[in-house]
Amino acid sequence: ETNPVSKEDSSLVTIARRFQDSMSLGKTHKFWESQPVGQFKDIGDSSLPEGPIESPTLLSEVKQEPYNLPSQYEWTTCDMESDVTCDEVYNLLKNNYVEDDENMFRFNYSQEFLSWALRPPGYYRSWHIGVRAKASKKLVAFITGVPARIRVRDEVVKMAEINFLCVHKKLRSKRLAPVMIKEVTRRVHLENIWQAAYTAGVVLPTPITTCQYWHRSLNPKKLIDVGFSRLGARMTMSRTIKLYKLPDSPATPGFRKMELRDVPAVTRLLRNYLSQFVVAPDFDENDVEHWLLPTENVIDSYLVESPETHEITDFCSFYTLPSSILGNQNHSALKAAYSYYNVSTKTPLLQLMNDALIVAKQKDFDVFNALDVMHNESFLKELKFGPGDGQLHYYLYNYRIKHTLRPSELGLVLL
Ligand code: MYA
Repeated sequence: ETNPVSKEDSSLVTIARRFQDSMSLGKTHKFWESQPVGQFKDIGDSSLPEGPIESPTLLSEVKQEPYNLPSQYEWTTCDMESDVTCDEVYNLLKNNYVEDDENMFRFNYSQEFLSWALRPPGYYRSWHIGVRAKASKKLVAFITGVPARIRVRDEVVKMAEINFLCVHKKLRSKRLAPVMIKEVTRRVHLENIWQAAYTAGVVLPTPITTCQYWHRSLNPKKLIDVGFSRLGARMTMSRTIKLYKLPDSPATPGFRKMELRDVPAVTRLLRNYLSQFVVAPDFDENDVEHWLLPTENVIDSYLVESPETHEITDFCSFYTLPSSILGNQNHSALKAAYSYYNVSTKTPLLQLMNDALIVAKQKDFDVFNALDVMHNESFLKELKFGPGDGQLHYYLYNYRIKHTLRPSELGLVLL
């Protein structure tokens, strides 16, 4: 199965994955066929209306007790404000979370990152769900939701963003994941929220769009040494290093780090920009302060302040998500930056993103990753990003979209 840790594409891997993905359209999905999501059989049926698939029920009709787990396991609510719990989650994910197709890399979300990702404005502690072994109390599975307002065309819908679904490697294929998904659904319903958004590297019924990762080498020598990328045909290491060389500092006058005082201007810029996409978050100032104000080793944001008018005209951001390198003698971690939200009104997007690459390089990232969402296509090739072998499918729960979207119609980045 495929997943969203992506490395540079080697066409054989991609061909194998495309084949698997095409086969998965015919697969049966015992669990997903029982859920209010777009079904494969309904693809192309334009008689089905856009919007919620099932209506909300009365809160009193929501199941009050947790779903049953196999008898050796118990539910736990993970307090992400506790360093001890945060460490347990960190270790579960560090050892069991998403890997690339060839099991060379595994996401290694930091404790600071998890604490940021799981505690946005208005978050619910009850949506941070763990499973423990009753005997040892060891954390063996996890799933989370955080609240978000997501706009779909003209409607702003309260949703849960579901992420960090993880089952310990030794407990796989025992149908634990469906129980975890049902339990998070129940707890979301208890807050009177009936829709969700999520991404996965696997094909499930049914993606609203399928995006591709692109990678911009910042430290090509290391990327080649660890097998993330390969030396191109007719290329030497020194020519490759030269190819990816960047200036020492950003070129745009007025390019600087975002600060707290910029929150109102950045919110205006971002809201205006995101309004053009079919699906995008509906950010207010609190959201922008949480999701975009720089936090060391978690989220970096830069903007362009006009030296003359002091107007904020452009904005770019990326988050820090390292991967563990599995079984390499010389390197244990790959430092990756992921493009988040970028807005250009005056500085050309290409120049803005080149400056983002420059600051990422200054901060010692090995690679800069970006999806082909929003207007990203317009700079990927020119800034020497190469296509990855990872696909990322986007899904909505209990909300039907009539036609599959193009990645460029999507204004949403999940972590
Ligand atoms: S995506 C990241 C997912 N995590 C990983 O890839 C980490 C490594 N892998 C694992 O830990 C396990 O393999 C997981 C599956 C836990 C993924 N999303 O228990 P099983 C279906 C949704 O025997 P396991 C992320 O975090 C599969 O098709 N469903 O399998 C977003 C099958 O169902 P069906 C998935 O391998 C998560 C069933 O599970 C995924 O032991 C969004 C098999 O269960 C997947 N990534 O465990 C979750 N992978 O028979 C949905 C497999 O029908 C949220 N499956 O094909 C929905 C909205 C809920 C809230 C609604 C509120 C209103």
